[in-house]
Amino acid sequence: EDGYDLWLRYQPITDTEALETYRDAISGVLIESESPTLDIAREEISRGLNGLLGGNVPMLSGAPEDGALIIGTPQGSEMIAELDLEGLDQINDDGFVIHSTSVRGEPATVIAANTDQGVLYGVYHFLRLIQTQQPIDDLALVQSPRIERRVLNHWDNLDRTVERGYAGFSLWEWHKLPDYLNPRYIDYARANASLGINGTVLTNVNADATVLMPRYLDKVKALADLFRPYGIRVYLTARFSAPMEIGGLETADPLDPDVRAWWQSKVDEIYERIPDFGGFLVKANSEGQPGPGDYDRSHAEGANMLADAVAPHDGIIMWRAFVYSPVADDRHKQAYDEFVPLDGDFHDNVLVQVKNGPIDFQPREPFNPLFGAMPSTSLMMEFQITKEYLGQGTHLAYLAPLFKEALDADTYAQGEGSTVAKVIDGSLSGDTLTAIAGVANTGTDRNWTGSHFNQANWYAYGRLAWNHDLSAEAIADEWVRMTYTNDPDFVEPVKAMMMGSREAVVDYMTPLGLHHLMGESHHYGPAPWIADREREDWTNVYYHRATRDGVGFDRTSEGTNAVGQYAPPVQEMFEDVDRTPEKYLLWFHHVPWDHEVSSGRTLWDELVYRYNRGVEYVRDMRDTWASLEGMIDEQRYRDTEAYLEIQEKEAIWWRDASLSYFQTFSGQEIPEEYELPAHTLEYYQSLKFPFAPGI
Ligand code: BDP
Repeated sequence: EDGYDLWLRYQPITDTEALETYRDAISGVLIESESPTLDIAREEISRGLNGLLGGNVPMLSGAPEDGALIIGTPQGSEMIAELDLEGLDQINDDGFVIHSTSVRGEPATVIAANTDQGVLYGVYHFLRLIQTQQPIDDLALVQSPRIERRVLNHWDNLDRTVERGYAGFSLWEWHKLPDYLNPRYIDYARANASLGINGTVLTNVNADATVLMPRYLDKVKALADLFRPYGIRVYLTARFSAPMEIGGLETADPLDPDVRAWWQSKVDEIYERIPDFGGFLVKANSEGQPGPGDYDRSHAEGANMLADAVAPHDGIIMWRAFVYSPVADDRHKQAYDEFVPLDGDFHDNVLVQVKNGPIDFQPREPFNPLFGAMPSTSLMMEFQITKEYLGQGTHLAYLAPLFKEALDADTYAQGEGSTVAKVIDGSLSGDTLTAIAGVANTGTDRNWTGSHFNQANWYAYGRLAWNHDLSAEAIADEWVRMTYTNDPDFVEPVKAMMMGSREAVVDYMTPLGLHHLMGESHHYGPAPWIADREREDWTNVYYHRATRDGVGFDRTSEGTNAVGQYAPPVQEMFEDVDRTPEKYLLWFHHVPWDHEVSSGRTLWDELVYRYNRGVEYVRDMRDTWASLEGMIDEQRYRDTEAYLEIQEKEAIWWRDASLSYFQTFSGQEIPEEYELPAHTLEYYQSLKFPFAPGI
């Protein structure tokens, strides 16, 4: 057990009673027609059931028998067509229904959809029910995803390094493609399809135009052909200056007719190879990337030029809003200031891709004020699954609570209940083009994601992309059962440990709304002292603003007025130090060290308390894990045991370095009930990590 099988382990059910019940309920599988996608469904259901039920589950043909599992679409199966199943008219192309019913007089279970793709999703869902030991004798399930494009963003470079990747090298073996197809590509596709992920952007947002050259497009085509029957479309990142770099033009001005013609023919070239190519993801005029701003053109003019090129092929453009120019007084405000005036200017096949928070994937951020502020533009969400700022490869931090916090945040854009989720699923403004992206955490590590628990974040992202109403806890429950065991003595403590794990990271890294205190460039470890860089917003002192008087960033109307970007009820809450939720206190306010917080402690004492609480949580996780020894396989047990030990050391390091540093401003002691830092501030400041991964 090395983790390679992810949540698709299909180990035999050990509870004999449950096993008998499932065996009785499923006597065989009947799939009447064939297609590349249905063949995958057939293979997966047979692999899954044979594994779980520990034996031969026959593939049936002809008449149904008692206990048949009948799978297909009304178009492909007469038996299913006859049933006139409830719910089929309510679901979209990716949806499915699962009914316990009777077919030609025999009790049967039916997994049906309007498309083969929906059937495949239904099959994975049915397997999940058994994997998590749910009853299957009285099913009446009707499901459709709420968001149309559920995409992974790979920050993978063509040399196979992965920006912010902590799980080895890129999965894409560019040098061997298109001739050699690593079998791992199939398992990648299976994992994604099992969650409903239906798109993959193969290349880094910091893009290289080389991937658009014919030789590389042949490689991309090979992957696209492989992923297609799993319902996964391929997308690429477009480097805005590609017409100059590989096209020999002198400009990349989006209004220049030669530039437009170049993109049009490049796009045609792609679609000739990949008729269902998804489109482009673009990072423009951000962190040194080229873009329309280089020619005094707006983001809309840049995006629309590409959108027009892909439109005849039904392609889309995902244009990122992650911009922050060095001249702005507050990085928090930058994306909003640049993008809101463009609301309504983007063509219909453009989505603006917005990070969950206004800065950059911090352990905690308030929701990005762009959500709700561009009612005439399709906005999509960008989450980071890879944990650049949350302990990277090793720390156990379950991200579903972070994702949920962002999705459930109320923008009040159209009154109470205007959640971020409703902005991105289109229900708030009636958008028809909807999407969500997660920056992937996958790589060549045998367990795919660097640590076993990082798999849970890929899983959680996919499940929420399908249905953002699922709770973080329900998703953790599924994942633990599928990945480890259904034994409640394991499931319950592990779930509990996961549920508080992200909050623990917040506590030991960035409590009370602090943010962006990580080591320079690599973002590994604490470095709140970083100052004097070429850009102020690339320093850390810019974000915490600690002085003898207090700490925190005044973003109220007295400060940078970033609060003014939120709808009035939210704005009023963040404006008022007493009404601002404490988790965002120092995000929006510069607060005196002796300010009393809700616990009755002073700000300084509360910081000390929270940094310690984070460390204690990690210690508790270690204890919990130790108590579970022997309940799962040795190898995965040991891996996590060792990683938790690393996490404890690093949590202590974060706490001690941060408190030693902030103490130079607060001038106050660490109350005596707490551990004191093991080293001096100078020691922490002297640590260097030139080979930290992921840059
Ligand atoms: C930051 C990362 C950087 C990315 C950038 C982005 O540090 O590696 O290129 O975001 O999203 O989080 O473009």
